Amino acid sequence: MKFYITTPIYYVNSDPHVGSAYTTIVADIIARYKRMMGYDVFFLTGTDEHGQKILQAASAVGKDPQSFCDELAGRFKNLWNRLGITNDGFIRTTDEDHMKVVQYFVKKMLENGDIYKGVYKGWYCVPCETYWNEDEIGSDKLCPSCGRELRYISEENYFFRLSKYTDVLLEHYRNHPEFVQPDFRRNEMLKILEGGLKDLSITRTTFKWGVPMPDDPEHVIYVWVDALINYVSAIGYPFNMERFNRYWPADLHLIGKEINRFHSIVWPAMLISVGLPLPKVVFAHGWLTVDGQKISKSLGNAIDPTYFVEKYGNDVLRFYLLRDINFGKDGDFSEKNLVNRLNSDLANDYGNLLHRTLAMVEKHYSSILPAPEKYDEIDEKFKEDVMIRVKEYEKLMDEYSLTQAVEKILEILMLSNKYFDEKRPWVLAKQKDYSALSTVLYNVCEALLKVAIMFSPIMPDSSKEVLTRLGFDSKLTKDFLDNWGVLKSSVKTVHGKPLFEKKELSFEKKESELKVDNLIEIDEFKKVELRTARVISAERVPKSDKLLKLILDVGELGQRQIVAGIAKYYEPENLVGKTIIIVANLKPAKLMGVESQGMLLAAKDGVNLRVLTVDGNIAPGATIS
Ligand code: ME8
Repeated sequence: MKFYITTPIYYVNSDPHVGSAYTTIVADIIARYKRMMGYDVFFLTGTDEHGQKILQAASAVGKDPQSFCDELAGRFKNLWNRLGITNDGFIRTTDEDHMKVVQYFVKKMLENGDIYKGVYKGWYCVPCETYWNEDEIGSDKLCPSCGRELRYISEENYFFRLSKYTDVLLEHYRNHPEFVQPDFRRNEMLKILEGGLKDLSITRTTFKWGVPMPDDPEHVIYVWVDALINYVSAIGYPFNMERFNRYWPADLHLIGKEINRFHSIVWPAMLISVGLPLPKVVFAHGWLTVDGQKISKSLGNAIDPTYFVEKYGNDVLRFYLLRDINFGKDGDFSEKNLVNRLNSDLANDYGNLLHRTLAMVEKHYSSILPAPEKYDEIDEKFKEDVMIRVKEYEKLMDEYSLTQAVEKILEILMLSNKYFDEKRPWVLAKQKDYSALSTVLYNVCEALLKVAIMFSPIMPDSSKEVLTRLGFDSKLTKDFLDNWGVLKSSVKTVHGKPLFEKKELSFEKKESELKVDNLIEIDEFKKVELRTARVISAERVPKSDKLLKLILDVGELGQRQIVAGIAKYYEPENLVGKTIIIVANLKPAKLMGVESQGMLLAAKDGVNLRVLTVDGNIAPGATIS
């Protein structure tokens, strides 16, 4: 089973940014997933280096185009390295081998009678390297795609008889509904096809930076024709047919929506013209904005992805892109959302669960994973619920519903946290019910193993770390996902540091941006007397599974007794000695018959609850302002 996946080859007129990184990262996630599922994967990316736009960019900085391209292609390669991209090939359209293939391909189209000479009169957008028909543009003569000014050109060109392929393409779309995805992008292409195709000018004579037309070197081949051919030249067409046949047709051309027409109409027509099979799927994903704005150099938000990698790590960036931008649709990239996802999904739901589970394996089993001893209904149900999600994840990954696949992993984490809290292993330990304790700990570890495997294409580094901590070092395969009970009891586990560090991001907000009806005066806040307090003792309130009774040292205010609803999140003895924060001037109240003389402060996010403590040493009873 083979799987050939490609990204667009990126223009080298400027540095890579979050947009180009997005497609490459997503392609890498799919490539890694397919490898894990047992496919012979070829993952191709590269750079698009010919055409008027690149020529202009090079001359703007006073460089000859080839050395300009060499420098920029190097920067793309470095970035992909930094991002842990596992591409098998990197094609540059200025590679001599590629240029030969372009000439071979175009010659074949000529021989098949699909290319003729004529005069092109019409509009051209240099930034998009795209020809536009009169009926596609308005009276303002601006590019329908990027909004910039079009150039009128009139020159003798070679033309590709694209019009001839309207019906055969329509037929292909009908027979292969999966050919263009998502569906709404397929419909856009169908509309264009149903309107009938026009022939396409495929050479230029006003500059030389491109592949010369065979036998007519005054003409250079249109940069899009040159570029699209990369998908076959990179895997050996036509000079290494053994390698070519091993991977062609491509299983997935992953692209952005703005270049769908080239990939879903022009490219298939070119392939039919030379007699090659068509790619199986063209997936045109949506566009990212950054903090709500289009990514552009002039707006200063064409951010170097390295910034995020250095600040948060590769895994977090990859996870965020898949989790928060609904794959296929347009989406907004924001550092604030990235930090929120890191703190809640990764640090809390994933990291904490791993931490508290392995801490208990360490404490009660000297870090040796116990074998599960007895299953009750809750244990069985948990196992089933996890395995249902594993199956759903595979199906969703296979159909490129990547964001929904990530949601399945997060559901397993949610279920595991719930199972852990419900089973209360700390109580089982106290009761010395080791047969039940071993089962909970084993099951949560096995669920965490599944999570780490499912996350491994998305977050390879942290997955590797989790697998190591769970004492698992086999090469990942589908079998380990599909079967329960993969972890060997008796392996040595490692408790380790927190898996993900929480981050904070300070956001300065103008008062006008705050929700005005929420604002209070400082005097109102001052009415609340906050104090530090040291926990002297803690115990469960009898007959309640929610409440703990704490005896606190509040310095000059003496001792206080507080009842707090935190029993599901803390073992009482773990609170003793902590300096926490309480509201000291709250009217006393009775909870389950026990008097509470104040309340403690805690943070809650829907899944977890943590008591607020102070940073460093401070006396009990200290005031807080
Ligand atoms: O079009 N959001 O190259 P290019 C999401 N050389 N994806 C984005 C993006 C954004 N804001 N900005 C860029 C070309 N991309 C041609 C391709 S292929 C034979 C030739 C991604 O450098 C997205 O994949 O303009 C988009 O299609 C691609 O970068 C465009 O890269």
